[in-house]
Amino acid sequence: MDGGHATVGPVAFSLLKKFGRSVAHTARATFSRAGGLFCRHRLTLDRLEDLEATLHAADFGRETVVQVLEAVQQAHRADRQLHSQKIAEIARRVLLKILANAEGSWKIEKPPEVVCLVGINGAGKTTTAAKLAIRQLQQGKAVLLGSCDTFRAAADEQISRWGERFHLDIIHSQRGGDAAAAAFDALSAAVARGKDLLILDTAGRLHTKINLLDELKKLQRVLHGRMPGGNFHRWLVVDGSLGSNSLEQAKTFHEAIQLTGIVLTKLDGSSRGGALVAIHRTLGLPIYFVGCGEGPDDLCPFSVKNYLDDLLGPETDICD
Ligand SMILES: Nc1nc2c(ncn2[C@@H]2O[C@H](COP(=O)(O)OP(=O)(O)OP(=O)(O)O)[C@@H](O)[C@H]2O)c(=O)[nH]1
Ligand SMILES: [Mg+2]
Repeated sequence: MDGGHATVGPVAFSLLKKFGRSVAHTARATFSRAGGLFCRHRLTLDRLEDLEATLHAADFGRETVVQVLEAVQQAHRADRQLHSQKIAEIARRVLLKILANAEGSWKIEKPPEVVCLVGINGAGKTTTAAKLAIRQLQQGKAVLLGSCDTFRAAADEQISRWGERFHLDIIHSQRGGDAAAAAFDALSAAVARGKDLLILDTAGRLHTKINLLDELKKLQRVLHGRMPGGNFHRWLVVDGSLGSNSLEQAKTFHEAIQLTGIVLTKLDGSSRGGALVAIHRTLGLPIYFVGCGEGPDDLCPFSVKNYLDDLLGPETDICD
């Protein structure tokens, strides 16, 4: 079993701690801009504007910002001395409702299952493919990596480097070749080798380029044709530092290939992270993992509790 927060054990624990640190960083980057809004201070009307600006800066999306502000204003009418801690609690309640079904829970049921990673250039697809493969191998699964980025010269080399370091089984592709044909070959190999999981790394593509999205559609058709009735997952890898633009990407990719999940990367950087709320709210897609570094262990199952604890929780150190 993988995904969600059900995994236990020391490895999972350290991953969760790491996840916590990443989001705390996000929180610091965003909430500190409003001068420690959720700390010490009592709410005044100008601070309410600060709160609004902070929530916008965190890329939660307009509807969510309005919802949090309305809830805070309502509480403020009842208690003119509304404490920052209380504001955090209110924000938590609103976000918790929005994210109620956001935790992706994934268990391989029909091997070989296929996880196809898609997204714009540089989002973190190849790194996520390798990290996910390593993670699944550690959990005893037979994993094959399919390199379907036939576009970028260094793509195959990049995945080969991961393969050499971590003994990953890889099906390589030809530069300039047909990505759908590469996916077909990889799936055939996964079936022949009795794999539990095939992870497909695809070329980065702008969500505004129709022909590139058509290529992805073709790739999906070919996979379904090769293994009718199989379990195919289509996860969008989203760069957590890109903010509200991520929602537009997610919408277009979803329209093209009906995404089944999200992986949010680079939460360890100065990322804003809140776009995850906007994407989930708009498309209802589960979030399976967050990338919190460039190392092999830096892929953490998404946990709503951790996310909110680190963003708003009482133990947070964002006011220092
Ligand atoms: N800090 C950090 N860096 C990451 C993370 N995920 C990926 N990166 C880095 O982001 C850069 C791009 O990652 P790739 O995995 O090559 O991205 P990609 O989506 O495959 O890129 P293209 O194939 O060019 O579209 C690399 O330098 C990665 O090491 C993450 O979670 N945290
Ligand atoms: Mg790549």
